[in-house]
Amino acid sequence: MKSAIPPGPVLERITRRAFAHMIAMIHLANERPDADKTDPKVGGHPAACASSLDFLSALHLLVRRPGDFVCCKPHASPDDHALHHALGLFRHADGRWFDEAESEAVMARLRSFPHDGAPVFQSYHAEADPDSWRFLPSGSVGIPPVAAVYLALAFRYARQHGWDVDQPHFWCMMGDSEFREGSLLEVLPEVAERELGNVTWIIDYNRQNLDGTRIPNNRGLKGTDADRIEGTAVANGWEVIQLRHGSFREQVFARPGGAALRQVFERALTDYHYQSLLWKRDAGQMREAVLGHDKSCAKLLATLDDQEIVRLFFDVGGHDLPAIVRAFEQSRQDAHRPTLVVAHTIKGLGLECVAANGNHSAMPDEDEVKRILAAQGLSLERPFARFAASSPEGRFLAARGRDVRAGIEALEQHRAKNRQIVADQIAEHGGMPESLDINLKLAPTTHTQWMWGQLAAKLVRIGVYDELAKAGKEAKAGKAPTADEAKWHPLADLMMTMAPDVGTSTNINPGMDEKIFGPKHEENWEAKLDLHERLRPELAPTDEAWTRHIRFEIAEANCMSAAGSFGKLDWFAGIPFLPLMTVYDFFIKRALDQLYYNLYWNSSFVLVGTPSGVTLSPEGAQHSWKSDIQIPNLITWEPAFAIEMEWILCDAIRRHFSRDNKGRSGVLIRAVTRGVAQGLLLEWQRRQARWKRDVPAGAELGLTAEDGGLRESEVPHAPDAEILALLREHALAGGYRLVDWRGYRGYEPGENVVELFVMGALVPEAVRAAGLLLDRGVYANVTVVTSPDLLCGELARSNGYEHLTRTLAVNGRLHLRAAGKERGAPLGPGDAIDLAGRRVPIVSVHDGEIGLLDNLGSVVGVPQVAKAVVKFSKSGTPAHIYRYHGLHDEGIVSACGEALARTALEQVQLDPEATARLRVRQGASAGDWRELWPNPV
Ligand SMILES: Cc1ncc(C[n+]2csc(CCOP(=O)(O)OP(=O)(O)O)c2C)c(N)n1
Repeated sequence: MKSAIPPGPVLERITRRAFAHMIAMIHLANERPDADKTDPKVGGHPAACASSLDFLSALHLLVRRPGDFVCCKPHASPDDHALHHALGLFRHADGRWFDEAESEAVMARLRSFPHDGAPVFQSYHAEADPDSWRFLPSGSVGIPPVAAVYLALAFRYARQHGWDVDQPHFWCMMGDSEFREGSLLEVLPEVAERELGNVTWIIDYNRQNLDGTRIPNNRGLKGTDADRIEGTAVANGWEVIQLRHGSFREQVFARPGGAALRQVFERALTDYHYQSLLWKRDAGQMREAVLGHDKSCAKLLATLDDQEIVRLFFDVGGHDLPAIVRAFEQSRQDAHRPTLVVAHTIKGLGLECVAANGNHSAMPDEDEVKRILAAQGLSLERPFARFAASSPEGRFLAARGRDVRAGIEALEQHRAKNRQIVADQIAEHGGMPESLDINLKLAPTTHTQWMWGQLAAKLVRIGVYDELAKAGKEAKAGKAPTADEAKWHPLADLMMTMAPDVGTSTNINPGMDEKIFGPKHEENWEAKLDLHERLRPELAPTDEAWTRHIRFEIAEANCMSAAGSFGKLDWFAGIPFLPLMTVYDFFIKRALDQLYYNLYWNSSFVLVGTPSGVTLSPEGAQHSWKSDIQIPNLITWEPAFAIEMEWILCDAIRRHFSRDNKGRSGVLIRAVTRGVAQGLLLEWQRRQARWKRDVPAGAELGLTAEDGGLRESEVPHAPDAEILALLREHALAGGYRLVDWRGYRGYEPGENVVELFVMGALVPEAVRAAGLLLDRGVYANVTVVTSPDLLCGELARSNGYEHLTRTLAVNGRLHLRAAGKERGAPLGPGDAIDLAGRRVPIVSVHDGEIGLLDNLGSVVGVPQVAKAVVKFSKSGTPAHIYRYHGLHDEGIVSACGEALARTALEQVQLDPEATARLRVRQGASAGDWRELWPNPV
């Protein structure tokens, strides 16, 4: 697409009109008739918008191509909307473009609620905005520019792996205070190392932030912050362009003595001093400041009148349209090196609050707004009128708008085409596969992290076999995929692993070996020198099509952003990448803001948090807290047995590729490195009455000959395949019953039954506790929770906790019994005097934050005792550590005792009339449960 005209008065006039629209937009947002006196202030950031407007105008009106991505400091979003309004780039959700009246109407709905689905703008850029095309959401500063970097990488990866994608440029604008965010500094070296030349960062260097004028320490920094920024970026491999001066300044600098004057502006004046002079706007003080640094400038200054002196001070490069356009075009030249543009600007330019210390959210009053509109021939009656179609501005905007809209529509068609290609490939390979068939026979005792490694290795092998074989690397390619495995091929081709320097320790070596994606920037020295190590991956990067792993330094936040950006490629280009990121679970919290961002913009990705929890025991002193968080659109899983890991991962993959993951597109799977005897799973299933066959009517089961039931081991059970099929269904619905005494002799809900819920690595403890309880006559059913979200969290609430209460049949039924009466004896009216009411209590136990499972009791309506990690941990064996936290078998037994004892003291409250008739003494203390279950652990 061509830049239709060079920057000039037309561009300038469009920008000034956009300025008026931006101001009116913020003003109207603050003047809503439906606002209540007690409502929080609406606000907006006119001054911050003013400092960015000129370079955003250059970007939108000239430089940006339709496929280019933009992200912007959040509070400048009204600038983008105003420019998009000028260009006619608003759309309905169904893709129709707004007509002029609709476009004007929505401009009055910044920060407004979408009543009846009316289009609105969120406070900051959001996917729901009518102009969100290839715009990254913003709100939390410091994150979108990083997400953009990894989108650039995702596009590069797609291209190198043979996908047909466009080649966008990534324009990221941020504030100068924002640039102090660690996330931006953390990603800086990577952009250059990954040679992402299509990334341009623009710093709105207005020397102010929310609290006021920034006062960087020139003495300490040995220069201004702009110098520091440049030095930092250059040291990290970036090109830097300082947009310091406008054309007027450059003209003055070109005169005799101008070089010395330039030095004063560039090297002598501190930001604080310069900013104060802008605020003061006093030519005399300005002259004095310059001469205070260099008297030789006197002659040149004497040639300028006071107005010109003020103009000289205000003439920064970030407001000079031709200079901006040149800088942006230049930043696009080098295909391998990213560019950082420091745009020197003035906050509040064009407003009365210009350069004032406290202008960050200062609002122009109505008179000022009216004056600004009037300068454009507009008024508050119709503030958002556009240029007449016949005017030079109208003609330019119409042509540019048409080009951009056509470009967008073409890219959308391209996206649809890519999606169709993927769908066809999946269909050609036999549809969505269900299982990866990992052979567990050779691993009778293993852990979930091992299983993750098996699954990842298999997926990678299936994905890259063809590419490696084609390149003559059969030895590396491994076994050719079987016919069943080949079904996975189109899916495996779209998956990649990534890890912040924990790939080898989270079991994904095979997926890394010679498969690190990145520019091949030097000889593979280890190969050249014939250096190999058994079972260690070869790590030299290359951008060949068989690469599958994105390697990171210890930079969890970067990796998390990358997972989000790769997982967004379906949305942007129709290529449904599914990133699989491994991370030590404890360090997910390092990247929580990035995780939140990924979930907010509906990215689709899998995080494997491993190893996790205090189960890390020997390592667990400081690493003792799971990153338990509940954010919308995140589903958390915790498999206990290896096969659950396979079920969960395969289901997540299926949901991703069939886009059946609404509200759960972020998937966090927790794993551990503690082995579990895998036989436990089927052993206890086969004992359940539900799986027993040929049980005579009315017969009850027993474990031993002594307890009088049919000896369960002698009663045949259903085939394992049948058991596993239902188990899989239940596991994927949030949990399954592992130990289930229903149908066993002596099992009496309300008397001796407790529902025990356990998650992950603690399953053996829970099963042992159930055994100990049975010795004491207590029947503890053990339910394994695979996903708290599905069992008792938000995802369960939406269906009325169906899985928990209906499928697993955990209920809050009150079992009434007249004290002293035989079981089954009929109740008479007098029996109410000694009525005891009991429910089946719940005990939950898991290695994690207590809130994950502690609402089970209230969901079901029964008392609950929750055991979880509530203090920092120590190093030790799992047995030591579980005991330390009270999560060991006796701890669980004790919790069950407490729950039962509490339940035993439940009172039945009769209505007053009945009470009077029966002369029951109501309100007497029920007693202390400890008397019923002494010595709690
Ligand atoms: C992570 C984060 N912290 C704080 C804020 C609140 N906030 C919004 S704008 C702003 C100041 C921005 O200053 P600067 O980056 O210099 O941009 P300017 O508005 O001055 O152009 C702050 C603190 C935020 N949005 N995100």
